[in-house]
Amino acid sequence: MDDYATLESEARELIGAAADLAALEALRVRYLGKQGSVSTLLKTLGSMAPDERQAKAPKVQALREAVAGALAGRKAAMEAAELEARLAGETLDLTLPAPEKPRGSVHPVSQVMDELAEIFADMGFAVATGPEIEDDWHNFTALNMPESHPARAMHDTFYFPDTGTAGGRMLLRTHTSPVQVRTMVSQGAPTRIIAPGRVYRSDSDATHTPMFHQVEGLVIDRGIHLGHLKWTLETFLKAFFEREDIVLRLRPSYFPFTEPSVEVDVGFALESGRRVLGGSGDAPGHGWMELLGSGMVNRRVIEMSGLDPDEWQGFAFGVGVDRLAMLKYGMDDLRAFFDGDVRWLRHYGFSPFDQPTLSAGVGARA
Ligand code: 2NL
Repeated sequence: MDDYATLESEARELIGAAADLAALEALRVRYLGKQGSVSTLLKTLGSMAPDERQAKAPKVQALREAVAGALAGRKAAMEAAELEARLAGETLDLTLPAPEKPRGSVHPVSQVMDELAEIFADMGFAVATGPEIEDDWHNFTALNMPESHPARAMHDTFYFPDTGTAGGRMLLRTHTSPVQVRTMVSQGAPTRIIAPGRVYRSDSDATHTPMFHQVEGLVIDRGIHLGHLKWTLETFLKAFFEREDIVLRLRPSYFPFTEPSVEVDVGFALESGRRVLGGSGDAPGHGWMELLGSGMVNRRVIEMSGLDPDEWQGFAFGVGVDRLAMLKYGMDDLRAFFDGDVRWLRHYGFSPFDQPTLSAGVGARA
């Protein structure tokens, strides 16, 4: 065995016995590094006589390739073994919940609108939407508020300057009632819808913003009466406030689009200065809070929407979404709703996974 063969077998033995990648790297430096023994042999070839160099160069080259090959083979084997060990040791538990990522939050108004849609869907109501820029006919006339009707003064309306469309002047809708008019006109009866959305009135102070949110509900069918209205509102309010002891008080009122019209109050208790809904408002330490307006749809409204009021009756209601959110989740300043302050949103915002149902309340997780 010549020196080259001895060096090669020694290298192969050490490489085969290397315990880890670090040991293998030390061997690579020892043989093939700048000062390595094989590299030194290669360098000495340069100072040899041509005959000797011709005889030895192939052997040194073969030695270098043999050592490099052994190192690469051992390295590949080690890496494969390491991967095998990791695969054997690691398991993926697909039943674990995904880690929560910070992705912003759902605005309380959106959350409450989702809750309303969910609760009313359980009672067979569809969600209807329509334009925020309306014409005079759908916003007022069809709701029994003709031109110069004094009730129009109840709404501080934003009008557009241009005039002359088929439905009269254009305006920002002052309520979502026009959506319900459009649904009656286009889909006829029977119908069961809620119409949530933005509405606009020229009004601005601590409790009024020029844009706010409303949800109106409408049921048109044969033989509908006040009992249906009361049951529906009671069932909705119990589900929304997640309390069985919500008590309603119905008072006569006036809206041009309903007859009779009914103002609905809910009983509350004063608990350490805070109003908490629940219980009769007549009990000691309790009171009544005005919450929403409603009534039996005026037969003139049914008629103007193209239906026969002798065949079809209905009830309708309207309530402020922002106010419902404040009552349920305890915010006290309406203006903060529309400032877009992320600190407020972080405090009052909701997770996209908070899904309410009629039977289980908002705490139920899907
Ligand atoms: C309130 C009162 C109300 C309605 C809205 C309505 C809609 C049609 C026909 C009849 Cl299409 N009525 N909506 C009825 C009564 C009251 O809202 O104070 N809302 C905040």
